[in-house]
Amino acid sequence: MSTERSTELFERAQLVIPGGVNSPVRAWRGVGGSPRFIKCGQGSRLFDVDDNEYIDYIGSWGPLLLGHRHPEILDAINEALTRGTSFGAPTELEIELAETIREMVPSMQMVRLVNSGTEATMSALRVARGFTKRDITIKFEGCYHGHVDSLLVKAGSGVATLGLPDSPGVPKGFSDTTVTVPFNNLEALEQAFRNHSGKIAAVIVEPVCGNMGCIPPAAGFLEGLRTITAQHGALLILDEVMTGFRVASGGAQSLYDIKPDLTTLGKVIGGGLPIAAYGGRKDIMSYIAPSGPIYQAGTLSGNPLAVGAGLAMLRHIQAHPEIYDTLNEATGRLAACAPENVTVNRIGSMMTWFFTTENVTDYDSAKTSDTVRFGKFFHAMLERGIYLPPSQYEALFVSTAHSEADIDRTVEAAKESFAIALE
Ligand code: HOZ
Repeated sequence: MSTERSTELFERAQLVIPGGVNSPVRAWRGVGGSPRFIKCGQGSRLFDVDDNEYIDYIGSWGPLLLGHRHPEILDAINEALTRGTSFGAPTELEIELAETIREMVPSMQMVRLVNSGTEATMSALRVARGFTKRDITIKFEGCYHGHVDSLLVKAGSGVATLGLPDSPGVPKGFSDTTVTVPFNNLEALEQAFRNHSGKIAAVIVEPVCGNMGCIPPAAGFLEGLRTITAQHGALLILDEVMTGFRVASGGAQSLYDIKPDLTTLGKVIGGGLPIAAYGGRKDIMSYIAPSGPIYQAGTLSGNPLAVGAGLAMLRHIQAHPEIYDTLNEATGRLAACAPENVTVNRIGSMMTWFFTTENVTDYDSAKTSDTVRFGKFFHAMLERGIYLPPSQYEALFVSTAHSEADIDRTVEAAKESFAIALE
C-alpha cells in the first residue's frame, strides 16, 4: 500500500498546522505512523490521496449514520445552496428542524441550534448554572464533552489518547467548578453531592460513553443519576453528541427511558455538516436570551446548508425505523468475532474492541487496555483496507452503507489482525 502522498502532506501540514491536524486524535499519536489524508468518501468507503480504499468505521466520529454522500442529504444540500449559504437571520427550516428534533426527542421541549458539540455543552452548562444559580458541575472520569474549559478535567477522547494531564490554559477557577467521579459509580456521585451540598448546578454525562471507548451504563446507573439530581435540585444533562439518533431514533434517553432536563446533540443533526444543538425543559430554555438573561449567540447558528442536510437525515430516520435493526445486526457480527482475551463493548452500532481481559465499565478499567497491541491491530486492519478510529479510547461506528459483504470482509480482516496483535 503506497502512502507517499499522505506522508508528504503530513510533513507539509506540520509546518503550518499544530501537529499537522485540526483535531488531535487525527494525528495518530495513539497508534503511531502517519495519518492518511482523505480525498473523498462514498457510502461505506474512504479513499485517500494515494488512491487507497478503506471501509470506514469512523463515519466522521458518528454522525454519518447513512454513510458518505447519501443522495438524500446531497440533494438537500444542493437545494439549500440554490438559496444561499448563510444569512445571519432566521429561516423557516430552522423551525422545522427544531420541531423534528422535539418530535423525536420529546424531552427537548425547546431547542437552540449551535455549531459544534463543544458549543452545545458549553452553552448547556451556562444555562444550568444560570437557572440553578449554582456553579459546580459534576462530570464523569473519561467522559468527553468537547474542549470546554471547565470540562477538560479527566477527559476522554484525545486527552486520554495523548495521556495529557488536565490542559494548561484552563484557569484554576474554571476547573475548580468541576467535580469528577467514576462512571457507573452512584456511591461516588452521592458522596460528591454530600461534599458540595447545595452547590451543584448539573451532572453531565454521556449516557453511553464513547470517548474512553464504548462503555454502556450499568443497570440502574442512569436511573440513579435522574433520582439523585432531582433530589438535590441539580439538572441532569445528557450529552448525546454521539448517541443521539445513533443508538435509537430517540437517542439513549429513549433506549434507557430517562428524561433529562437538558440534552446536547452534535453533528448528526446536520448529516455530518457542522451543526449541533442543546435543548430541554421549556422553563429552563426560556432563560436564554432574548427570552431571558442568559446570553448565547452565533452568526452560523442554524446555518441553512447544515439545517437542510440535518432535516434530510432526520426525515430519513423517521421514514426508515428498520435501520436500527440492520445496524444492530451488522455491528453484532463485528462484536462476535473478537477472541476471548479481548473485551467487547457494544450498544447498537457503537462498539469498541478493548485489548484487555477485564470488564470495561469505567475509565480505570478502560486504561487496563494494552494500547501497544491496539496499535498493532489498528495497523493490521488498515493494511487490510479497514479504517478504524486511531485510538483505543474511541468507539467505532457502523452505518447503513456498510453492506453484508463489507461486514464479512471486516470480520475476516479482524480475525487475522487479532492474531497479529495478540501473538
Ligand atoms: N474528539 C473526537 C472524537 N471523540 C475526534 C474529533 C475529530 O478529530 O474530528
